[in-house]
This record gives sequence, C-alpha cells and structure tokens, in this order.
Amino acid sequence: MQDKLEKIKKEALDKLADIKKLNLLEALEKEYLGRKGQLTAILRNLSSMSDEDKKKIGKLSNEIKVELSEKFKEAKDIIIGSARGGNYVDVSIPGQKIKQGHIHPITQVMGDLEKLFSSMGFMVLDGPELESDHYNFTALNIPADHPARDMQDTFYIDTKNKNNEHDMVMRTHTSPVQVRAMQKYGAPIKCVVPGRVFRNEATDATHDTTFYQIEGLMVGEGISLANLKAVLQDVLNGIFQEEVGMRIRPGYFPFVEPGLEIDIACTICKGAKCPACKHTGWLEMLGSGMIHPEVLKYGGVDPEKYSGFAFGIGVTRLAMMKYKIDDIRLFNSGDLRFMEQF
Ligand code: FA5
Repeated sequence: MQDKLEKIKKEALDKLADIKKLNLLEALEKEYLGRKGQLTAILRNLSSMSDEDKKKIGKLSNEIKVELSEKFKEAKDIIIGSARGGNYVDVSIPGQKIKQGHIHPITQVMGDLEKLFSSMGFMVLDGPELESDHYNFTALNIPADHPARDMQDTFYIDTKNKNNEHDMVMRTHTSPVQVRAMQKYGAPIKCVVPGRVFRNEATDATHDTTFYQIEGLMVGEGISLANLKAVLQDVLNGIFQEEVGMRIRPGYFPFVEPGLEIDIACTICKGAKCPACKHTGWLEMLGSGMIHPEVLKYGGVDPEKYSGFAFGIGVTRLAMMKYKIDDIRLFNSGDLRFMEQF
C-alpha cells in the first residue's frame, strides 16, 4: 500500500508539471484529491485495515494529501498570475494596516517656537551637544575654579587635553552657542538655538537629566531688558494661544548682568498649587539677562558699542505646561501609552 501511495504521488506530480491551463489543473486536482479521487479512496478504506496499517498508511496518505494540495495551490497561483500579465493582486486578501507614528510633543513645541522666533527675524542656529569645557563654561565667564560650575554638574567625557584635563562635556545648556554665534556672525545679531542638554542631577517631577532648551540672543545698539520682555511675552502668548502670566525675578548667572529668572503661571493647577509647580502656582521656565561684557568680548563684540539680551527657555518644561503633564520624566520614558495621546 505504501508503494501504491508513493506511485500515486509521483504520477500526480509528473502530470502537474506539464499542466499550463486552469481547467486541466482543476480536473487533475479532482482526480487525486476530489471526493472520488484516488487518494480520498485510500483514506476512506482505512477503516478496513489493521490497526498498524491504519496508523502507518493513514499518516502517509495525509502527508501526501497536504503536499499535493500545496503543489496544486502553487501551480494555480502561477497560472492565474501569468494569465494576468504577472501582476496578479488578490484584492480579496484583507489589507495590512500600517501603524502611523507622529511627531514627539517636544518636537511639536520646538517647531512652534522656531516659527514664532523666525517670524520676528531671528535666525535658527545649531551647536554641538558634545561641547568643549571652554564654550560651555569658560567663555561664559565661568572659569575652572568658579563655584558657579556646581550649579550645572554634567557628564565629562573620558578624553584629556594636553594639560591632562578633561575638556569635553555633554553641554549643560544651549548658552555656549551664544559665543559661537557672535564669533561667526558678529554684531548686530538675532538668533535662537534649539537643542538637547544634559545634567548630572537627581530627577523629580520637573527635573530630568536630558532635556531641551532654546537659547535666544539679540545683540545690537541700544538693546535693553524692555526688548527681552516684549519678545518673550509675545512668544509665550503664541505658544499657549492666550495671555500667559509671567513673573520676573532676579537670578544669578555669571554670563549675564543683571540676571533674571522668569516663571510662568502654572497652567496645570491655575494657581491652586500642585506637584508640577512645587505647590507655588508658578513654574520656572527660563533664565535670562543682559549679556555680560566679558561674554561679548569672548564673542569678539565690542561691549562699548553693543549691548544684548540672552535667554534660555526650558522647552521640556514648556511642553509640560502646554500639554498639562505633571511629570517631566514621561517625555523621555518611551512609554507608548503616554506618547499615543498626542
Ligand atoms: C540655564 O541653563 C542658562 N543657560 C539660561 C540662561 C541663558 C540664563 C541665557 C541667562 C542667559 P537654568 O539652569 O536655570 O539656566 O536652566 C534654564 C531652564 O531650563 C530652566 O528655567 C528650566 O526651565 C529648564 N531646566 C533647568 N534644569 C532642568 C532640568 N534638570 N530638567 C528640565 N528642565 C530644566
């Protein structure tokens, strides 16, 4: 019986190899696998066989049946495909839905900021994330032994300069590009610098180790804090699409004089006090001030002739306020349950 089965299989496959027409293929399939087909007849006869044969012959018959079915299907696909010029598409197969992503909420806010600043004539510039100690600190009036270095602890890279000092850092802010921009373009200048920054610090609802800032710089003759306030108020109103409460406090940054910290009214609790605003109703959003004469000099700009303001907005914090997110760490979490809401 085993030989008979192998013979049926060989015969079917030999005949199949010569078939080029669909009606002949269907007839052949019927001859072997149809209700009255040769293979079906053997399977139907299994009940009259011994237990041992039932097992052996039944298994082999089924294997041959599966193999022949597959070969018939392949041959059918080929015949149908070539009948339609080889471009056969089975429109009855359900389509595969492609999952569509979207822009990250921080990128959305950053794009809005760039548009707003561009509309006011600011250039959009870029700077390196891996920055030299010189641009990140020294050129911003923070020499090596200055205690202000402790305000922004960072990640030092394991390379050393010729004085055997670690001199490359993951930048702690976008401010290094202030000096780079002045050196490249001189004064007058109006630019913003969006980018990612890094700090070695303990995280909480409003602090992360990796976050985004946008630096702003406006240097010219007769620039004052009044210009700074007007630009920032316009941009914040533009981002939130409403009048935003802004609070200006004195703040210390060695690269500006005077220095300011600017808070916005908490959009999450509307002043009712929540963890996102550390129960104060306000959230610190940016540092700013009039550029220190030493920094202008590092940038090759004459402080006797020019003055300018600079600011560094915490864009991740701004995104928190815009989308009413009460923990900053969610933005970098990669958690799709969070991301898919935007
Ligand atoms: C600075 O980074 C200064 N470079 C800003 C500046 C620019 C001052 C130009 C003067 C002139 P500060 O460390 O305060 O300052 O950070 C600026 C903003 O970044 C903060 O107001 C806050 O919105 C955001 N920020 C600071 N640290 C974190 C953090 N760990 N996680 C998330 N956002 C932060």
